Amino acid sequence: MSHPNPQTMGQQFGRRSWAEPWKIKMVEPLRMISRDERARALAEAGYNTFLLRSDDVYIDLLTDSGTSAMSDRQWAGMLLGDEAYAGSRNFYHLEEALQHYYGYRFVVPTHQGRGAEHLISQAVIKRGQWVPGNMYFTTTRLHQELAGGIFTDVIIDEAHDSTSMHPFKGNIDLGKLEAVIKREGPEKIAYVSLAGTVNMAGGQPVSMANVRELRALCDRYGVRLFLDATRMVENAFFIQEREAGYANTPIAAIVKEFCGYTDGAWMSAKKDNLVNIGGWLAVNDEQLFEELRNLVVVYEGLHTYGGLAGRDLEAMAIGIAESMSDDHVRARIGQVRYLGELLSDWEIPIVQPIGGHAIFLDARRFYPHIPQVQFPAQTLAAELYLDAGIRSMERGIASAGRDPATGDHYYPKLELTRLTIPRRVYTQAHMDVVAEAVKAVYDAREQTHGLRMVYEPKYLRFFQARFERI
Ligand code: P61
Repeated sequence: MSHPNPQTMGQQFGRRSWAEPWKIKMVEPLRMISRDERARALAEAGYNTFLLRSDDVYIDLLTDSGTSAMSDRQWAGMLLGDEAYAGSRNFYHLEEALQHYYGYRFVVPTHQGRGAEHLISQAVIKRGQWVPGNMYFTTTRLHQELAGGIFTDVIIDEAHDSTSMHPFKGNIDLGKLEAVIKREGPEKIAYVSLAGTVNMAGGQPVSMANVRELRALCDRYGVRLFLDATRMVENAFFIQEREAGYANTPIAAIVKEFCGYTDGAWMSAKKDNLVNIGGWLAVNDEQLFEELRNLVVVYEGLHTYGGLAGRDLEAMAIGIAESMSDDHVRARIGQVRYLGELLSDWEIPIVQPIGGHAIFLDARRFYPHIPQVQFPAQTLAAELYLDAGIRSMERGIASAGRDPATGDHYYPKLELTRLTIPRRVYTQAHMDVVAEAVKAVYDAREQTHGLRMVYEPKYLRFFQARFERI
């Protein structure tokens, strides 16, 4: 049998290949159940991938949150957990790592990102104030709304267009932001909520130029600027790759400069920071820190553990340092890009440019015959599971939820299905399997019908909603 000219990944892109800067020392077996079993599991889960049992999943691309592989150093650090109720030495390691790498003065640990979002929203937002942001994130916006804030999207228009090749689709449109500030008055703006990278836009970055100008604008009006730093390390990679003057700047230095333009940050350490659980808040203003440190004991735990064990704090401190390695970030984003480039070469509609943590399939273009109210992205997630046991996540109308003012669905322009790549977990062969499954589902697209929602929870409905086939 003859072979048609096989090529390595590097050769496909006209360069020498490079590989992950680690090798595997412990493995977790995977199992693929039969198609009939998958059909049963999917119906039992109400066509919602959040309701599947992970034992029934073959390749799990639901999220990159808490699903990364920790290093041998991090696991060793777990054994050094100081489980004192107060003043655990691991807290001080975390504090040092955060001050060193992110540059903020004061640190409050939380159990995960939304714990931090809750505290900052309660501490900073006064009822009726506006919170302009670069697109929304589900938990971020909900905590802002629960604190009485009114979220408004001020991201550049290109972010809502899955085909726009703008290199920094996470940027804030300064004109839109200034119009909101002028319309409402600066005292009615709680803060500007900036995320680097923007998850719901497809993992799209914010440029250094944008945050610099944003800082100047906020200073002009006396408005605070807080950063969702959940995937800021990945954002730094795109600045290094795309922004003039940063090609030779290490990731760590880019992160620090960027954070330096903001007044503080909250974090889901389950992403960039390479831990299975954890989060933090960090600010420069001492008075705000006092307030946060006071609130954390009500909702999370003492201010030196924030709902985490000492061992978790240690793993986070080590994970922060590892996450800043240029080789690590290149391999991580390189893997996402490998999958995305296969799919775009096959003309499967995905969000462009390829972002940092996931490939976002454009369900509108995938299933043009399924109207948005029949949940095309949810349908696509269900079909991918059925075809190959691959679990993805809806990021469209179900995730967007309802407008609290009108009660109607939000109708987001982007109707996406996210294939999220955990860090340091899957190999290139897994990516090939995923790509072929997406292709198979794409080839069967015309025979696919949408879904109807038959159960809708009140908060963050997408997590527990149930659907039926139409
Ligand atoms: C995710 F379906 N993200 O992407 P926590 N900010 C940002 C996040 O991406 C984020 C949080 C804050 C998740 C988990 C998740 O609608 C969903 O540690 C940019 O998860 O509390 C989390 O951090 C919150 C999945 C969250 C969702 C909400 O998969």
